[in-house]
Amino acid sequence: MSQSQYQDIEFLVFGDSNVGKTSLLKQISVEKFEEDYYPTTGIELIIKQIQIGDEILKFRLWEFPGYSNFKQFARMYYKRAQGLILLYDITDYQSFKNIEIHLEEAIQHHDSLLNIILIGNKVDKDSKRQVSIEEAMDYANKKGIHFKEISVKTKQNLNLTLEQCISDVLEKAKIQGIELKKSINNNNQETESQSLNLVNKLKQNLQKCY
Ligand SMILES: Nc1nc2c(ncn2[C@@H]2O[C@H](COP(=O)(O)OP(=O)(O)OP(=O)(O)O)[C@@H](O)[C@H]2O)c(=O)[nH]1
Ligand SMILES: [Mg+2]
Repeated sequence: MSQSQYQDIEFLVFGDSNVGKTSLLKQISVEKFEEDYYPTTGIELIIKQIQIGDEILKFRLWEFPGYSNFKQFARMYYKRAQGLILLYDITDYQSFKNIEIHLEEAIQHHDSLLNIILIGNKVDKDSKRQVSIEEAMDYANKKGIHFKEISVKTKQNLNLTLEQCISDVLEKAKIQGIELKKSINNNNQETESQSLNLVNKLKQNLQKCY
């Protein structure tokens, strides 16, 4: 049995309902996309091994629902993340307007994020677009954050965007002398059940909070 050490990278995904957060997690973890919509009622976590250059990383991606009771508790967990994805739906202007609320929430309670990226999802539905690239880019520039458009459905621009997010965190951590957490795997295989167990444990804790 070989023992490997992985650098841990954690990202949060914030955004309105229906923008594609769960779909993003699913596409990254099991490369599947579902047309049906099932609102997320708890937190979701995926863990994926990702290779960037010579380095193998353990990438964790968290989805937290937007409602406030839940968020107060979730803050304890999301403080350990290094990156934030602010996801909106390019065919839903309100989801773009509400990005401000999600960004405020994040920076108010987590001031050491190394990478924040604004991502417009569903570019495969360009004919129904309500948010122009220019407006989103302007907003991102004003806030000093990155900006990309993707389609979780067709995977357009998805892997590249993800790799850039992770590389950016690695680079900034290096420059700022921040040591990222490392974890050891005994069998080189990250299992779905590990993440599911963690999520179930968190869900039990969260239920106690209501
Ligand atoms: N056309 C298209 N549909 C998408 C895309 N991404 C997600 N969807 C659809 O959008 C709907 C909502 O997706 P979810 O991933 O469940 O959205 P969510 O942000 O997790 O929603 P909540 O859990 O309620 O906060 C589903 O019907 C998905 O199939 C995309 O890139 N293109
Ligand atoms: Mg969801």
